[in-house]
Amino acid sequence: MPSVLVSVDAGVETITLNRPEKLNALNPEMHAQLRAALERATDDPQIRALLVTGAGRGFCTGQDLAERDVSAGAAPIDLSVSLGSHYNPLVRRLRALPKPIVCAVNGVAAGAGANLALACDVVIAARSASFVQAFARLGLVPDSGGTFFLPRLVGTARAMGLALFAEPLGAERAEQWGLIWKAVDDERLADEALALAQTLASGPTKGYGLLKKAMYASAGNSLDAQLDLERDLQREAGLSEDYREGVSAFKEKRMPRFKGK
Ligand code: LHQ
Repeated sequence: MPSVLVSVDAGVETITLNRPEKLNALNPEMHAQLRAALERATDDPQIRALLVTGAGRGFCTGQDLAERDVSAGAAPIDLSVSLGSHYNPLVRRLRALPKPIVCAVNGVAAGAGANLALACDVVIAARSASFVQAFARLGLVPDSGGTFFLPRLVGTARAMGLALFAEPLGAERAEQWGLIWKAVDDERLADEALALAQTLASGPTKGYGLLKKAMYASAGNSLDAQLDLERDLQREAGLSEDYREGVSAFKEKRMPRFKGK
């Protein structure tokens, strides 16, 4: 069985982390398969939205802790190699992908697995799911964007509490805190997440890509720089076929039929 399942249907590429017996802990093979799935999504014009989820009772518990020999006397481990070659490129790829990504958190999301979810554009979670910044339990720093996403999403006070105490944050509270888009009943998760992805897949894909660029640039920009960026991106969006279709549909009082161009 591949450790990442990929399927494409009606414009949605569904990526399922598939090591359920290890709560979908990440290893190099999964990283390679994830990378291939994201490259395909970037290149294939038929794919207009992504859905990332986990098989079994967990979403993803971050790095596979069984992979490294940490016993006394074992060679020192340089974790920056793994971050540089796998985790950082993964987060960068998710953020830069010019198509919307829905993440359906079906169970526990821990360590780099929690931050993988936060790197997606819309996060919906089962009520029974939880988010654990498990790093401090291992003597580590939150990685995979954790120290970037957390303070921006929930503020520094809550980010510090989550990182220092490394306790699970339930999906409902995660929603209340603004960490995620919403929590839904467990049995509704798959359908609701797919419906969100399908809605996005029939939307103005080009505009969504530009919207992502603008939204994620704002964290590092002044208002002046952001206004300039919006001007430039709006120019591009205004040249799209979907802009014409959106305005025509409004004038004709009908639903738009976006082609993603
Ligand atoms: C696992 C894992 C796992 C291996 C469950 N690895 N087997 C670090 C280094 C380098 C670069 C990148 O970034 C990082 C950051 C990281 O991501 S470090 C990892 C951070 N994650 C964790 O610390 C979470 C570890 N897991 C847990 O604390 C528990 O599994 C939780 C609380 C998530 C769930 O507990 P339970 O529901 O009681 O399940 P379980 O512990 O029994 O897990 C089921 C199986 O999955 C079990 O295997 P086994 O063979 O005993 O049935 C676990 O060993 C395995 N598993 N997470 N990260």
